[in-house]
Amino acid sequence: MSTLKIFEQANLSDDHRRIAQKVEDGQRITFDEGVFLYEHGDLAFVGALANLVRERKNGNATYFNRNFHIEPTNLCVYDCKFCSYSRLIKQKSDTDAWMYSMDDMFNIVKQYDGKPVTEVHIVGGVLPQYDVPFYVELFKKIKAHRPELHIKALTPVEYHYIFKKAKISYADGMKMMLEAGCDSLPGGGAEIFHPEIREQIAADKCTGDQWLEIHEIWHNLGRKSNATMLYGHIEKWHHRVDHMERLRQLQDKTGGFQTFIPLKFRNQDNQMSHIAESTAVEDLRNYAISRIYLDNFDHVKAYWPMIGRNIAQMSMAFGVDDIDGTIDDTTKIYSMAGSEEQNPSLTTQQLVDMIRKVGRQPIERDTLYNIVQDFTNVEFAEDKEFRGYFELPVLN
Ligand code: V47
Ligand code: SF4
Repeated sequence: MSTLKIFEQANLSDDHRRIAQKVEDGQRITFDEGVFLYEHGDLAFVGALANLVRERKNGNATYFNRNFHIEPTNLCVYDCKFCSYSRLIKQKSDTDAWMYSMDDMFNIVKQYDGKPVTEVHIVGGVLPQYDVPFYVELFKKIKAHRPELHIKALTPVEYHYIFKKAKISYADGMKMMLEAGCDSLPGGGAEIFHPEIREQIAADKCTGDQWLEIHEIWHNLGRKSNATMLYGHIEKWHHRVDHMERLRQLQDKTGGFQTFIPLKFRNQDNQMSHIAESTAVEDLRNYAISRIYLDNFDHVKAYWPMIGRNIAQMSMAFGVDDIDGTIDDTTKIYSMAGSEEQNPSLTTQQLVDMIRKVGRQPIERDTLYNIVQDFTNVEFAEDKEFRGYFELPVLN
């Protein structure tokens, strides 16, 4: 039965029916319809529509990659209210604080020699020591050592800061990064673009417009990037839709975004700890509405270290077609913010297992979504059983 046929039998308003018809017909929904979905779209309704879009774009595939993270430092000149991970420079002696040297970072890369990782994800705090010459040298060193390793590095928050310090334009700076070996940009630093919210939670760092400008320049250099949205704190529904609307408009212009990654606000040990975290139902609704709204994005990702494995599994029925990578215990951003995943690391077999158990096809991708290996029928030598995940009932 088609999604619309199911809705015909339900007691839906005319507004719900109009939106369902649009999605079924592959038409774009408006800003007001996006807000309407947040206000009046229950989980079953938005989920069914999001799944339609997801399967139209990506069939039954769920993508993952084999990657590791380098977080150069958690010292930061900024003081974002939601950040549990950063330490201000005055807390440099704090036992939780770290600062990697060029050699430290290069040694992390070398630890993966001979291992089948395809991507290194580099993002951390913002410090004057980590400047344009530092990152140029780091990217060149990594590329000289392992040319095929995809470098996904730094956000407009870092780029804005280091280019300003070096007195170079965004355009010149991004060209230097490309020439040094940066392959793509991760989606971080986006938070909520709308100044009403951004000024309260991330006052001093790059603005929403500057974030978008740097991505646009990068896309115009022929390169790809991701986009995130930090949700579930003080923003209202219309701020979320505004955030996605700005992304949708830029994507219409450049086509350079690959993946949208909603990031659930986690409230441990930060200046917004008094704010309750969003519920699992809200998290799934948010994945679904973003899948419906961002009709020109190919992929929506559930970042499992942050959302947890169980919700990541459920999200695959609510618009998500990507669950990020193995990560290998190389990120602290979420464990310090209260995520269930204290040492985020999954083997390839565990990731494949998570995806299979909810009836999707596990596909290993590289950063640019080229297929590395289709794991649909791959048998693992050792059959390890992982408990605690959701499994589909076996239907005879
Ligand atoms: O920009 C910080 C977020 C982001 C908290 O592109 C928090 O593939 C929730 O962008 N609660 C950095 N979120 C991480 C990021 C990312 C992660 C995975 C994959 C990709 C990708 C990008 O983490 C920051 C900020 O929005 N963040 N603190 C917190 N307490
Ligand atoms: Fe610094 Fe990023 Fe944390 Fe903001 S979110 S304080 S820019 S590390």
